[in-house]
Amino acid sequence: MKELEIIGQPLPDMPWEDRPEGCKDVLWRYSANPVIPRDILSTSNSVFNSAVVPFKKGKYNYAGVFRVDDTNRRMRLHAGFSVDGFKWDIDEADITVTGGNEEISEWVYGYDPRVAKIDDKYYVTWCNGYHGPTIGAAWTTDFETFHQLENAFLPYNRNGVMFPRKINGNFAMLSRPSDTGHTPFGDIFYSESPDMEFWGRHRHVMSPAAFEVSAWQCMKIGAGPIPIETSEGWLLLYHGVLRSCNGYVYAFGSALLDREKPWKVLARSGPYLISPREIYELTGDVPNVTFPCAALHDPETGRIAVYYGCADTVTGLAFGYIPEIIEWTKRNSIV
Ligand code: BMA
Repeated sequence: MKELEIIGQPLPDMPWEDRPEGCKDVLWRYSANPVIPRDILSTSNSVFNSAVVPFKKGKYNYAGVFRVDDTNRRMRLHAGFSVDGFKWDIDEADITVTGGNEEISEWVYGYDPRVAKIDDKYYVTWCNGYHGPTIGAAWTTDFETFHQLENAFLPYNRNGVMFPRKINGNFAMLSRPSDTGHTPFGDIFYSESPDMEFWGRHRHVMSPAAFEVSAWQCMKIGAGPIPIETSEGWLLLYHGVLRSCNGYVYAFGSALLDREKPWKVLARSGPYLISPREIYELTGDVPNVTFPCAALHDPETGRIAVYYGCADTVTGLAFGYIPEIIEWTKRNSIV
C-alpha cells in the first residue's frame, strides 16, 4: 500500500498517551479523563463539546472555544488557552461577538462550537440561537475579538463544521438540518460559499444507518471535528444517536469523504470508535453522551487527539493513529 499522506501543520508536542498494553481499541481514552472538570470556572455548571486548535500566544501553544453552561444553565462560549493541550486556562468572561449586523447580533444562546483555521483566520461556527437553533459564524485572529458573520443557514440547523481549506474555490461546511427540540432525525449535508455569507450548492452527504446494520447511528448523525485531509480523502469523525428505552445514546465513528467532492462518502464505519462506557460518560447532566467537536493531529507521526464532551458535563480526550483509523474505517465500512 502506498504511504498515506496527511495534511496539516507539524505538532510533535501535541497531547498524547500511548495505547495501553493489551488494548485493542482503535481510539483509546486518556487515563486521566476528564481533562476539563465541570467547575473549572466559578460560574460554570459544565464544560463540554468544545473546540481547540494549535495557536501560539506567549507561553501558550493551543487556544480553544469552549461550551460553558453557566450556573443559570445558560449556554455560553468562552475562549481558553493551554500550554500542553491537557490543562486549560479558560477565560472567566464569556465571548461577545462584535461587528455583526444588528438584526442578528443579539446573543440568545450559543453552543457546540467548532474552530477551523483557513488561511490566516480562525473561523468559529456554533449552534446559535436565532428564532431557534441555526449555525452562527465569526472569525478571530487572537481569540480575544470575534467578528460576527451572518448566520450560515436558515433555522433550524446544528453541527456546522467547516473544512480547513476552500474546496472548488469556495468555503465549505457540513451541517445537520434539525428542529427546535431534541431532533429525532438528521442527515449530514454539505454546502459551499464564496464569501462566508451566501451559502449554496447544498449536497446530501449521508443519512442515519439502518438499525439492523449499525444501531448506534440509526436515529441521527452529525459532523464532529474539522475534517482532516489525507491522500485517501477527508477523515471525518461524526456522532450518531441511538434511542434506547432510557433515552438518547451518543456515540461516534468515522467516515472517509472524497477529497474534491466531499459529499461523496468513500467509507463509513459500522462499529463505533467510542460509545459511552466510562462513568464520566454514563453519568452527568445528560447521561450516555460522547460528543466530539475537535481534534489535534500531527501529520508526521499520524497521531490524533480527539476532544469530546462527556455526558454534557465534562471534556475528555481520546488518542489514536490516523492511518489505523482510516484502514479500520475501510475494513469495517457499511457503504
Ligand atoms: C444535542 C446537543 C449537544 C448535546 C446532545 C446531548 O442536541 O445539544 O450539545 O451534547 O444533544 O444532550
